[in-house]
Amino acid sequence: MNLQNKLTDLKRQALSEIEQTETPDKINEIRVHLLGKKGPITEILRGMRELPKEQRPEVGSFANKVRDELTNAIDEQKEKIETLLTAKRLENEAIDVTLPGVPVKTGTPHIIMQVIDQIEKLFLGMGYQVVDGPEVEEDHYNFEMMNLPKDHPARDMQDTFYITDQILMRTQTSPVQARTMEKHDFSQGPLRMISPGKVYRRDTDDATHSHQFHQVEGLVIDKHITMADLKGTLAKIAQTIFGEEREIRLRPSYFPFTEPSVEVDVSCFKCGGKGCQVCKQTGWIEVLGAGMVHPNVLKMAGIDPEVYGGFAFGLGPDRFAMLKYGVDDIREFYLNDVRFLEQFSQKG
Ligand code: 2NL
Repeated sequence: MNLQNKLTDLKRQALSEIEQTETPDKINEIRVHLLGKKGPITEILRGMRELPKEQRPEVGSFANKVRDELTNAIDEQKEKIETLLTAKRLENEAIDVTLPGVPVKTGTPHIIMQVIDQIEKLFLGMGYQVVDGPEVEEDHYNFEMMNLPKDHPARDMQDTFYITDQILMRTQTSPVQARTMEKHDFSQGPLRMISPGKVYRRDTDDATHSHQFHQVEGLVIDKHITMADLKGTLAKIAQTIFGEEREIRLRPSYFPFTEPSVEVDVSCFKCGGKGCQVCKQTGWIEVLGAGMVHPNVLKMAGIDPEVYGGFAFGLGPDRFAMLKYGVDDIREFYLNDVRFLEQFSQKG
């Protein structure tokens, strides 16, 4: 058999072998075996030495053609195998996006936070800032600046968690307001702020007392602030939490940091004012305390009470939530029993 026939034979055999190959390893093996230094093509080319000189170019070019054809066939088969493997892998790894998912159990804001959020939204809408501050406070900001002198009964060890004789757990959020008043630059405009947050009292926990609860205080300081501004603002709070139809009434009261001071009642959201269990037949429910900022408080913050005045109020989101949702034990808010908390899910 001449070399051309040998090459043609080899080609036919090799092509059929290549075509039947199914793995990348096997195709690499064929490549090395067929086209390598010890392979049949190299061997046939070596046999050209036996040929007469004039036949060599023709056989040589034929051999090169066969080698190129086989190289192409190997490359093509390799690509075919890889495409097939990729397709198979994609099929195996396919995700059915129409399958129902595993539901994720999400929580909901705590009911106290829901009340605070509502109040924040209302006051942000009226141009107030919402300000945070430390829960571990200095006696100076918590009491002194709020016009509670050293011998005042509210400063008693009995009622306050003292850390040292100067450091304590804040009993109100007013120290945040004291710090803000002190820093405020009135040439830039009035001060309008609320300070929501946790407060602490040295109480024994029971249905109506918790050693830690919440407060939102509000403060406006400007020229020409009157009690009418205060009353309108308080009515807005009452209506936001207890319903658009609510009215408020003010009764005289006493706080060291305001003068005059008032206690604020809201018309009963249960009976509308006719008298029922919730309002104890009075038609009114006490919901917060407020007043005009005491001149001493302004002075201590470096504000001239002859030029500036303001109003302030303090309310308890815990009490608001208890009233609004008929919760009769404040401790429910802090036990974190999911069965209690999820009754106030916002998801509906
Ligand atoms: C209440 C009463 C109140 C304030 C808090 C306050 C703050 C500054 C100046 C003056 Cl910086 N007053 N806060 C005023 C009146 C009442 O809280 O019954 N809270 C539960």
